[in-house]
Amino acid sequence: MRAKTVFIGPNDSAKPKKCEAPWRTYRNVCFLFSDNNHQKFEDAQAICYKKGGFLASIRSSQEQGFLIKTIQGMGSSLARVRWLIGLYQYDPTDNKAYRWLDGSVSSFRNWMPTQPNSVYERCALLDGSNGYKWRDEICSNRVLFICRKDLEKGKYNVY
Ligand SMILES: [Ca+2]
Repeated sequence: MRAKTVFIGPNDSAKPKKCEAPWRTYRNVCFLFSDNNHQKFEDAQAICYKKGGFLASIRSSQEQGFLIKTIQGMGSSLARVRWLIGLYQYDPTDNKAYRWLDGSVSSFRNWMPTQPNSVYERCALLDGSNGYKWRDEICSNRVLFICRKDLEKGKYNVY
């Protein structure tokens, strides 16, 4: 049998779409929280990639707000911890040289006023004990992490 090509029209895209559990849905994006699984940067990224995504980019204050709200809903044990995201200092000599692992060109940043503050700390954490603002951190620390993938395969939105 020949493979059928299915065209998705306006009617189909009007249907509500959700990410499969335990991914959380925000607009056309799926986020996954590692719950109690602490990993260092490389291993966390490998896990996200295996699941079809990347360590999470956060591309807007709306997305940041969704993540905060979701984390706050997880209960007190997880509300104040640090979560690894997909922002990486690509230049070992330049502490301002960060980019998103998933290729997003979003310039949204939510650093604490004093961060990033070290060229040796080349990973970024969303810090639940500091208003969910971001800090740079050593990549070999094992921490909780957030993955991200697009809800609809093949539709890659860079913004
Ligand atoms: Ca740094």
